[in-house]
Amino acid sequence: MQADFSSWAAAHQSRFEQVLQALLPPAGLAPQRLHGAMRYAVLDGGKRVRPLLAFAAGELCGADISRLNIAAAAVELIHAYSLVHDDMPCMDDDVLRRGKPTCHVQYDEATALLVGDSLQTLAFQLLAEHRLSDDAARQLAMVRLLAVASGSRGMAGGQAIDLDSVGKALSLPELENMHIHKTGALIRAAVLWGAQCGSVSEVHLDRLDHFGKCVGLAFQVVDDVLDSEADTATLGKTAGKDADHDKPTYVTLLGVQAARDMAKRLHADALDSLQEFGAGARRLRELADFIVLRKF
Ligand code: GRG
Repeated sequence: MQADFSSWAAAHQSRFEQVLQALLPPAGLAPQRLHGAMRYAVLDGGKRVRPLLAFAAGELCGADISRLNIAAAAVELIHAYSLVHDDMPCMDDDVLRRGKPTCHVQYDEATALLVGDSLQTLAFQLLAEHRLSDDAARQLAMVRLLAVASGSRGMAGGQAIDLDSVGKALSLPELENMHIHKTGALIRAAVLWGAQCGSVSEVHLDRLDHFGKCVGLAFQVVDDVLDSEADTATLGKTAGKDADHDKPTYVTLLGVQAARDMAKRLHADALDSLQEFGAGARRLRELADFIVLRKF
């Protein structure tokens, strides 16, 4: 009998923690302060949604777990770097992340900057050191996908639009464009990466791409709702920041109920794109449920 979703997720999360422990430079290795701060930013925290999506897509496509570990680690390192930089005074200026002081508060700003830089380059180092696909051209395409998803045409570009939109009234398509890049691109890449570590047809990859796009956007819509409704202790990060910073969100644009309805529509669309996969896509369906129904 298959494990229920929470046992499946908990098993992956705890195994993945060991993987990250081993892949990050040891805290005792010079420069110790930087390596300690990198470990502080990555280990022991976070929902690990992106790695779980990669594991679930990989299981669907018969991928080897050792390859998935590397793919999931690379995505999580990029995500952790983005959180460290996003929390800095020059960006969102936050003091709490994953229930503990942000990296620049615990260490200092210069160290936090270097932590982000080093986590990003470590992600790409892993891709140069480990084989994720038997097909060299596919491996190169996967490296390119991560670079695009995290760079100026993806997450960093979305962050630039976000910083520029403070105090402005964005239209729904403009807001969607910002979040498809800022939050959606990396989530989408996590799904595609998991699948590409295994064996997948172009048609199925296209369906999974659509799934990743829907859950990526749904993740952000739910994030906006939680920011407006949940408390700081539950979120492990400062609640109500969007309103305080006068940021356009799905909640300010549509109201809470319409934002929730939008998340439901994206959820249904995501599930629809998995129809032809049958029982093998169970974990992806459960992750879509988790992303939309989560409380933190
Ligand atoms: C600094 C280049 C650069 C980019 C930052 C992702 C991002 C762009 C900023 C994070 C700020 C933020 C709160 C975005 C909203 C959605 C989001 C990515 C939330 C955090 O992700 P979770 O909830 O975090 O998966 P955990 O801690 O669970 O990993």
